[in-house]
Amino acid sequence: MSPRRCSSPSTTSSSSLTSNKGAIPHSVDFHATRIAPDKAFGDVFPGKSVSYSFRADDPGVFMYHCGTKLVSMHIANGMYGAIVVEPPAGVLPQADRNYVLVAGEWYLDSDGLKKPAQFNMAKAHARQPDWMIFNGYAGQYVEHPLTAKPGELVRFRVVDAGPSLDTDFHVVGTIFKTAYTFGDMNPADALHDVQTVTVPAGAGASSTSRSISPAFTRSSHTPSPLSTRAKSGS
Ligand SMILES: [Cu+2]
Repeated sequence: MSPRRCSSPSTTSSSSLTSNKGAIPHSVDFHATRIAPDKAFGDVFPGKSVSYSFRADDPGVFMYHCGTKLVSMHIANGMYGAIVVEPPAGVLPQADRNYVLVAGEWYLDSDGLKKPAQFNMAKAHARQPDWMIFNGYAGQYVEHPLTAKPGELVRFRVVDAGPSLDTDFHVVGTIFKTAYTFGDMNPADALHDVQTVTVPAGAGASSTSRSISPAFTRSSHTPSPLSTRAKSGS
């Protein structure tokens, strides 16, 4: 699945899962929709296809994912992404930079060095991931930090794909000027001057802050039960 899609309210967004080439069914569940799930989100069996469209009437930061049972297994295998429905022009101040981060968890049966690691159900049930990730990879932003020039307004859209653990989103060295904790981007719901924004699994949030230094360090303040190998701050 692609990492993100953007649209404006009242525009039509379409989704298609064309010719499922896998060995098991999959599906596409958009949290940004108000739609009959049995029709739109149903299982697509190998060799079959599905397509549907919906009006993106609700501004916000939403998750989409494969909703086929066992849902947690499909999500924990990376079948998810973010869809950002922008509010009408002028509702939010223009940001100098926009970043979309999708948090997730890898539950693995091996270190994956000699052969690809597979999903480990026991670890998923115990909620003990090997890795906590942003945008698919643990630690990638330690190596390649997100950047902004001092004084720029930076907007983060954060989705927590889970499947199980919340993300407590914080940017080291600054405070969010405005935060929409459930991602609806309605100014009436905004919080101001908050240090950490909690994003529940299966939800999104939007927050803005002004950059102080050229390179951001973000972190998830999710505490244990991370295993000793699990890395936060990715
Ligand atoms: Cu799937």
